[in-house]
Parts: sequence; structure tokens; C-alpha cells
Amino acid sequence: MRKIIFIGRSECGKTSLTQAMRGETVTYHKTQYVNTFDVIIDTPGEYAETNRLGGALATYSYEADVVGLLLSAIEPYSLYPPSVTVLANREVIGIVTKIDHRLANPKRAAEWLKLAGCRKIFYISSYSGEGIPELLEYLREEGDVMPWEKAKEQMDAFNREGGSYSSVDEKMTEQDELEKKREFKTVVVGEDVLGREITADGESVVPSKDVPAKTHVRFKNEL
Ligand SMILES: Nc1nc2c(ncn2[C@@H]2O[C@H](COP(=O)(O)OP(=O)(O)OP(=O)(O)O)[C@@H](O)[C@H]2O)c(=O)[nH]1
Ligand SMILES: [Mg+2]
Repeated sequence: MRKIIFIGRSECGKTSLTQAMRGETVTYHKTQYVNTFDVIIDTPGEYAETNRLGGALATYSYEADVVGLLLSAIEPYSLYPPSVTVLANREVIGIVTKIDHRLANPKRAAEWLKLAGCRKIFYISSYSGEGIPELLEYLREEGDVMPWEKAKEQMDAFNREGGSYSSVDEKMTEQDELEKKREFKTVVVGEDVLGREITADGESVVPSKDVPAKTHVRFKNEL
């Protein structure tokens, strides 16, 4: 995956989107400092709202391959100046968040992001997951396996084996039965009065003719 940095005012949904993209449960957590994950840099909204701290965002953007400018669809204004994207020497995309909200106006947010210089706009809801596959696909690099592809692979393998949930249950039962039958036999540790070998669990066994006495070991059943 190409590395992306999320920039946007406080509460626009950067952390929630980070959580949703990472497949985590979306829970509110106020970002206090710049968090760098493997392929996502999550920044505090105050950095975008304060001139002095904006410099830090510029520096951090060099760590990323793509800059994501976020704007919530319920935002009544935009803090992005026109053509602000020229300041970044990275690809800059616009991300409209909270599109599921009953007061959402994604079109308005998209217009502001276009005005800021974003050519490509994504429409996202971290709650419903809408738009997240498109964003992941956009950031995808050769060799990346998307979560839904992994799930599909597992499902295909399951179906190939003639799978239904009931057959899985049957398989589990078979497996349990085999486990039960499996005899863990132990190394011979001595001889009883009749010269029979005694195993570590106290069992007397007749040595096999093919294996020299004393070294005779009974192994787990071949299953
Ligand atoms: N309806 C809706 N609400 C969302 C969505 N994403 C985030 N929120 C809510 O918006 C609030 C702020 O979300 P955060 O992801 O913490 O915002 P942030 O941009 O990281 O904020 P800072 O860390 O302060 O910069 C939280 O209450 C979220 O539950 C979404 O897709 N839909
Ligand atoms: Mg945050």
C-alpha cells in the first residue's frame, strides 16, 4: 500500500477513517499527536487549524506517498485555501467524510476540496464502510492483498472442499474422533518381573520382535 497522511480539521473523521481502513472498531479517540502506522499517518486536527503547526504537517507529508485532505460532509465551511495543494510535492486527494450523516452534503464538501486543488475525490463513511474499498484500491500496490480478496480466497477454498457449514461440523467431529483414538504411547523405561517392558505410564507391553528390547518405543498411531 502507498502511504497516506490524513490532514483535516478537528473532528472531520481522520482517526475514524484510520480505524475503519485498518479493520478496527471505530471508537472516538482524540488525536493528541501525529500517529504513524505502517501505511497511514493520522494527524491532530489542530495542526491543520494552526498556522505554526501547519509546518509540521508539511514535514510529515514528505513521509507519505499521498496526501489526503479530509472534509466532513456536514461541515458548514472549509478551512482549505484555494489551490493549497500546490504546497505539497505529493499527490493530493480529497476525502469527503461522514457521507452517512443525515445532514450530509457531500457535493458541497467536494466542491470545496476541488477548489483547494484536489482532482480526485473519495466519498467515505467510516461507519458504514462505504467508499473505503475504493480508497484502499487507489492506494494499492503490486502484491497487496485486499481484505475482501483474502476472505474470498478462504471462501473459495472452503467451497472447493465441498464446503457447507454442516460438512465443516462433520469434519470437526471426525477430527475429534481421531484425536480420541490417537494413542500417545511412551518410551519404554524398564522391565517388569516377567521381562515385559514397562512404559512411562506404567503399562506393560510385549516388545515387538522387529525392534530390539529396551529401545522399543511405541509411537503415536500413524493417522
Ligand atoms: N456519522 C459519522 N460520524 C463519523 C464518521 N467518522 C467519524 N465520525 C464521528 O466524528 C467524530 C470525530 O471523529 P474522529 O475520527 O475522531 O475525528 P478526527 O478528525 O480524528 O479528530 P481529531 O483527532 O480531533 O483531529 C467522532 O464522534 C466520530 O464518531 C462517519 O463516517 N460518519
Ligand atoms: Mg483524530
